[in-house]
Amino acid sequence: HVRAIGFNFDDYNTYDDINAQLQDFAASYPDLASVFTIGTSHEGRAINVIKVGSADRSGKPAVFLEGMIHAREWVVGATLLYNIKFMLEGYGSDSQITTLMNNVDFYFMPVTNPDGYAHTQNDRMWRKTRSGPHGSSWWGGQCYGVDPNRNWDEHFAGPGTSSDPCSDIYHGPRAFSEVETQAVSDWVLANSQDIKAYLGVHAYSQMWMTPYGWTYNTPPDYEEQYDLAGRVVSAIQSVNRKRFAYGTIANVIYEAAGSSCDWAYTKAGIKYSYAIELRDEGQYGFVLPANQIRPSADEFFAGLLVVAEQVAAE
Ligand code: ING
Ligand code: ZN
Repeated sequence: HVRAIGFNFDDYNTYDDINAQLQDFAASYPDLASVFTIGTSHEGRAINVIKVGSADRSGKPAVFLEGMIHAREWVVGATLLYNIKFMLEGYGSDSQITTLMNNVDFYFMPVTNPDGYAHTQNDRMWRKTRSGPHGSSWWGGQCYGVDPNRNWDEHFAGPGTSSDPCSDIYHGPRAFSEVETQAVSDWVLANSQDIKAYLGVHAYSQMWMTPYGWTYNTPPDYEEQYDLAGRVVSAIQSVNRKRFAYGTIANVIYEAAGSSCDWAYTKAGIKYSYAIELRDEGQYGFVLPANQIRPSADEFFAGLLVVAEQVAAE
């Protein structure tokens, strides 16, 4: 079973400890899990993905989970690590999980922005990558980092983005200027035949959002996207009575162009692309107490199973 020395699922862990735990999952469940590196961050850290699913079939439909593209959203990584554990421990003991893992592959990328996450050990509210400097501020300091969720090649530099390098929503000098977004988009495009759902996981506000972020208009597949989101949020609510708002990104939270969600839908052709905001509703915000990791993981897992059932049925 799963037993990395020093890894506590009910606490926040360092980037190195998360990677060690991913390797431990693969070592403990060689028939169900494998870890691979899809790219290298600006500062040289590996961007790792763990593939979870029964290995005796290929060409299965897949769900891709992008976590912690924003550095300070710590509950996202912790929630995804727990969800990997639930999948692996459920295989062979829970019939729904077993059937799903026989028919669907899950690609978990718990830390998309490892440099930013490492930086939050000293600067807890950091959001962006660590590239740059891209310019200097009014007080003369250098400004680092690009918002990796405004850096995708889909309505790049459009509404809800900033050209100010010091802004937290700085879109960057050009689309895919960041090695992290370039690596993820390359990998997703190379596997877009299989990927049937793209879940970009953030915190906080408790939302399950569909495209688009760049416009208030709804996309061509909105009816199906909205219907699945509605079933997801009722499954989530049944776990811990937490309500998640749903609808388009622009309508539910705010306009935001150049996001992975809009890109995955429009450019990679993944119909079930969602942007999710986990707990809470603002009481603790990004600094969510560790005792809420487990309930967050439980409710997110209920939602993930609904998405996986839909993908398996299509
Ligand atoms: N929220 C997201 C952000 O990037 C979002 C909301 C998600 C916008 C997906 C566009 C697409 O601003 C947080 N908390 O980061
Ligand atoms: Zn975010």
